Amino acid sequence: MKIERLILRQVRLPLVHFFETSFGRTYHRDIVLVEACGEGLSGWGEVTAGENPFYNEEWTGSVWPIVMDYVAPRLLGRELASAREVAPLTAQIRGHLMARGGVEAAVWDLEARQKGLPLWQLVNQDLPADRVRREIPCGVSIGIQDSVEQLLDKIALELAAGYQRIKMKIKPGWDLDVVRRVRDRFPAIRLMVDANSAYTLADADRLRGLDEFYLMMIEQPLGHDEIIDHAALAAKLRTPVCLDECIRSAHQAEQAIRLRAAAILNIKLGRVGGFAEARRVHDVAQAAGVPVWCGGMLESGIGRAHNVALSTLPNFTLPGDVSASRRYWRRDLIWPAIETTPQGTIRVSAAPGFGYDLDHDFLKAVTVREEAVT
Ligand code: OSB
Ligand code: MG
Repeated sequence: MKIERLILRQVRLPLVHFFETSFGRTYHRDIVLVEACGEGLSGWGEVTAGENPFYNEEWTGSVWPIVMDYVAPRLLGRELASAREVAPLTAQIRGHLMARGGVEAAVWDLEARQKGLPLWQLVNQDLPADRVRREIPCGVSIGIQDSVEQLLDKIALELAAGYQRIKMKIKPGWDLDVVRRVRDRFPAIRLMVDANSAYTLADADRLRGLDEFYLMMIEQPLGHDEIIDHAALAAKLRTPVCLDECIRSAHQAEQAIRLRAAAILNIKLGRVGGFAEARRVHDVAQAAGVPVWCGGMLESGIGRAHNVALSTLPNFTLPGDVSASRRYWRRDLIWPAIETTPQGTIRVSAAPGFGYDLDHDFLKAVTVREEAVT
């Protein structure tokens, strides 16, 4: 497999509803898409960096130069035995895992298309077919709202749509009182919270207050690189701790598990640099008996479809933040849009690659920047 050409496109897509986390509110997404071309076929990837360097250090503006100046020259024209070779070829680049992961995912998609396989089959190719999930359990991530009433209404709507668990964002000032009202209204649902690093170990007593709400887990309460503090916090809580931002590699996953900093892991393709490392994180967790689920970064249909493929691996036993296109987009970049069943699941597509068609007209209409390199 040879990558003959890489095309970067930046698209601007308005969100159906703003999304607010402890680090800020977003009304639209500025997403960089990667098209990897070789032997007459194209593979597609999505870079999951946000509009600002607030979730991690990457943002839409850092992605373009990293891919053009550092990733592309290391890949173009090279003969690759498989997409697994992409990550080692870009390993000299420190950080920028989302930029590198977006390109890596495009090459996985290209490899799947060249082999005529759905991407989820390529991702699982070394595993017994009867262990491969063809229908993934789905949850939703609900941002901070303008009022608790609005949050309760949104939760009711998502439950009616069938979603299997609700994740709500918290931050200081939008935490215990809000979770209490959600629990009062929905005593039996599978509920979890995500703080996106909004607390410190000094808040341990406050966070212990969440224990009475029998949450499935608390996601990333402390600093983005604070595995040791998470271990100290986890020892004080009954609520299981799940790590998101802290885990950028299988090695860090192994360390976090060894220190008991996390009982559950969120795996995001971009955050760990692509499918190969995501698989290693999955395997490390599975070997330790730690369940994983697939996180989301408000992806367009392309990244969303990649998340569906990843979620078919056997240790993705918990509902992820992989939900229907319509929750985010009036019109998606892919056709058909990704939909959930009334049971709150997504069925994998049997089509080659990531499994959906691109809506090329719409893609053209929302593209604000485009550049090809050979
Ligand atoms: O922490 O999981 C997160 C969105 C942007 C940045 C970080 C996170 C999120 C989400 C949204 O929770 C998940 C989704 O795509 O539905
Ligand atoms: Mg998170």
